[in-house]
Amino acid sequence: MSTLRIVLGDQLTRGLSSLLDYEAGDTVLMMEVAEEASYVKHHKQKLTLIFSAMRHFAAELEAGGISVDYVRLDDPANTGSFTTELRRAVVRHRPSHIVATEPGEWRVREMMKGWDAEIRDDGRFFAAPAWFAAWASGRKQLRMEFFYRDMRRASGLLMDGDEPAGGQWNFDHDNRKALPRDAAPPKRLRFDPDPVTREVMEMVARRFAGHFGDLETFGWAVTRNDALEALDHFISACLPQFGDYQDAMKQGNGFLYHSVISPYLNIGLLTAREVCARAEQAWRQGRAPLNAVEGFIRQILGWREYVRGLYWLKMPDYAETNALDARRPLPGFYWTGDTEMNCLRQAIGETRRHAYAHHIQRLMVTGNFALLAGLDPKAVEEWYLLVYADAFEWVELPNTHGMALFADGGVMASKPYAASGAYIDRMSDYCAGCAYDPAAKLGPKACPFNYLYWDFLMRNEKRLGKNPRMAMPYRTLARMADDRKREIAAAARQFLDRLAPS
Ligand code: FAD
Ligand code: DLZ
Ligand code: SF4
Repeated sequence: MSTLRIVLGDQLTRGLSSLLDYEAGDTVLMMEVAEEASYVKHHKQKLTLIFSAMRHFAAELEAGGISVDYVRLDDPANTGSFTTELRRAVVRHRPSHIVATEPGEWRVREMMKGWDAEIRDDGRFFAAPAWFAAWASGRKQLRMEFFYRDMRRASGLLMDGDEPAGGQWNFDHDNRKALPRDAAPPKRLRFDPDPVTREVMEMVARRFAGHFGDLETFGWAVTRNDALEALDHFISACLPQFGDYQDAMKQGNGFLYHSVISPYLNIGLLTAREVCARAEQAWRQGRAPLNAVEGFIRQILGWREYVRGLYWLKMPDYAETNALDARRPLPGFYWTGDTEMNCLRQAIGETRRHAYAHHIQRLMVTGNFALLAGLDPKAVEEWYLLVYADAFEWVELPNTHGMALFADGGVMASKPYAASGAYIDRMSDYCAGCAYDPAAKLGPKACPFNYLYWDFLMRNEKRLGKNPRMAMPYRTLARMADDRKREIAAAARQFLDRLAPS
């Protein structure tokens, strides 16, 4: 009697449900497979992170006396997919039982239906999909804020008895400040590639040369110990300012006071519970203010759990909607950053260099442009899924399809996150270095976000005009002279027609 225990590349956690009852004689199966590496052309740093972290995790398991059968990508016998590799492993080990933990993506769950395996819940999340489904049942609207309050109550995080710590659930009115000119955000920890990572980098450079992104700048943690060091650094050096400057953007510093731990959470090097507990402890010990700690915990206990719940509740139909009938192909500059629009150039350039951009760059720069320009959701989603080191469909899809593109028609967000150049100018220093002027509404110097914004409202008036949260901009539009509207529409058409598709 022996059990074959499967661990996927985003399941690198010692407490994983498929590992819990490991006994001598069992084998852990880990597989590097071509299908996962190329179903989209993942950023080279994302591939390196996953393969190197998998190899380190396997070595840690073995050092702890656990037997691991590790299939490398460059093994000539590797057949290239989870299902065919599992078949080969069954021949090697003749297990009496196969155990896996539920995967993070619909695509892989469908694949697992063909396996003769016990599929266990993924206990690394606060809310199981069934818990979320029960929460969602009977509700007309699935608003994150109400879900988050129930998660606070259920988890006990930032609670004083039955009351939220500090007497409020949400301290956002204290947050979202513009960054002062003299602010000096701390330098990020960078982890020099060790021999294991260097070997993976060589393999990735060789086999995936055509994939997006720079590889030389790789500095991600690939072990739990290093990920814990990155977390420590965030808690002590950045968390106190996290809330205040959460929405700020600065040229030359994409990290600001963000934690930059999403890849570690998503592949399992850190757990959501320990990260939230560490943040709460920092507040209780007087090392970080409540507005920062509440804001940070809300991102993980609230948003992260909420998008996962929504994903499993709504898939597979969720991915197929296109509520704003957006059809334009992705412009080529999403791959190169080669555009006169400085905010986009910076956000895409950092994405190439670091496989990272923070939330407001993703939502209000690249996402806002995609929304206003009416880019095809499928093309935009593929872009987000492959360019970020933290991108897995369960978290990428609701954020892109729902939050950024409003392609779900309002399941996730009560209104589209559409903004003109004034927002980007207020929250960043990008406009000072731009060929365009954020104050100009029309003419050759006009910031394209300005006319694209009004053109978006005009194009979508039938779909959005009755949304009470859009009442103010639509009132302004109603007061606009018809000539002005025609000029805006013409400027938008001219700009959009010039975009070269990828
Ligand atoms: P911080 O700002 O320090 O936040 C702390 C943690 O909160 C993050 O590490 C993350 O785990 C969690 N978090 C914050 N916001 C969100 C959110 N909206 N949804 C889920 N978790 C959140 N996040 C991913 O992990 N993977 C993705 O593929 C992804 N795609 C996105 C696509 C778009 C269009 C948008 C608008 C957002 C996306 N996000 C995604 C959410 C968010 O942008 C990233 O989690 C965040 O930028 C990661 O950086 P950080 O670790 O420094 O986060
Ligand atoms: C993203 C990814 C990549 C690139 N490669 C592998 C791999 O070779 N082996 C593996 O086990 N997992 C990999 N992953 C992560 C899987 O795609 C991940 O488990 C699913 O995206 C989530 O269901
Ligand atoms: Fe972006 Fe417009 Fe500012 Fe240029 S002027 S950086 S395009 S918001």
